[in-house]
Amino acid sequence: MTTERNGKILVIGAVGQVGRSLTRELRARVGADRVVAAGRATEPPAELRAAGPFEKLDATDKAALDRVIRRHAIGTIYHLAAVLSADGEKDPVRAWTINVESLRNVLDLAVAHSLAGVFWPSSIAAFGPTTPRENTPQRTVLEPTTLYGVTKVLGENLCHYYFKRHGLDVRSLRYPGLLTYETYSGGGTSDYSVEMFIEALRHGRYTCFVRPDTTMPLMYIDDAVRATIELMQAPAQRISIRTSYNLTALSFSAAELAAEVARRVPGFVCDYQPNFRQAIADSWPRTIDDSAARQDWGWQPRVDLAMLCDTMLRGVADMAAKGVRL
Ligand code: AKB
Repeated sequence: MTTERNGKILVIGAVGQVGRSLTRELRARVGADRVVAAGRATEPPAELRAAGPFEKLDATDKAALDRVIRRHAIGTIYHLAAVLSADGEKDPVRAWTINVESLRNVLDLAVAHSLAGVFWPSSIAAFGPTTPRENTPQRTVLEPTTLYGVTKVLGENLCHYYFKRHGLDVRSLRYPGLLTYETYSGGGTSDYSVEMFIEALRHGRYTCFVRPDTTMPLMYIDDAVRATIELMQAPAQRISIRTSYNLTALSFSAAELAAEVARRVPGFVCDYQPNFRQAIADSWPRTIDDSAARQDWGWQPRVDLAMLCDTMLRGVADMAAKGVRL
């Protein structure tokens, strides 16, 4: 699927963690007027609104989504709106509605309008404690312990079903924990990695909500955005996985990250007070086998741990200087 040639692009969840960077990158590649940013926020960041079309949209409202697809002659949808793992445990009904109903609407309307394609992200949260935690295979046990994870397993199978049943070109990645300094939702389990940078610069100290040995796959946002676009640009015959591709870049522990931060922020101290998110983190893989993504469409991560730390610290400092509260 070449996103450039198939009508306009709709990014649902454009105000969120991935959506913001993805929208900017897609606009840079195909032209700002060809990428419609959509989100539930009444006050989207000025940059999103100023740079191209913006629609206030709740994708659980099928009629509203239908209107946006027609109004902008949408050809491809990137559907990123989701309630993450920690927030999903606090409000499972909301997580179900946003994560499942909106995906179903997107897939149904994509078929009805014969769209060129859909991207939808799964997550390492699709895995659970019965999954091998080291070098987690592409095809393995999927018995998650969070409702978020359950919606990801369901979503993966829904995508697979719409591909098989309707021939819809829907593609997906199992994102690891993602780090960016631009948006901070606070609703996930991998968030300690982002919070550590923010608190290091703000207070020189961070109380981490997982144990120091907690290790999970993590990735800087630029790699995640590039992976998403590369997957969507790959020729259809190269896509052998229609549930969701394993994807990884880095795996490091909370203590390793704290040591990297301390090397850059003199005097930084991290202490540890695990909360309910520890059990979620413990149920996720430590390392991932993403060889299918590498073989099928040439996935290669670029950002290593040192680059990630330097970029995050520079970015968080820039945001603070601009008066943006993360
Ligand atoms: C979360 O922590 O819930 C997310 C994820 C790994 O999907 N960042």
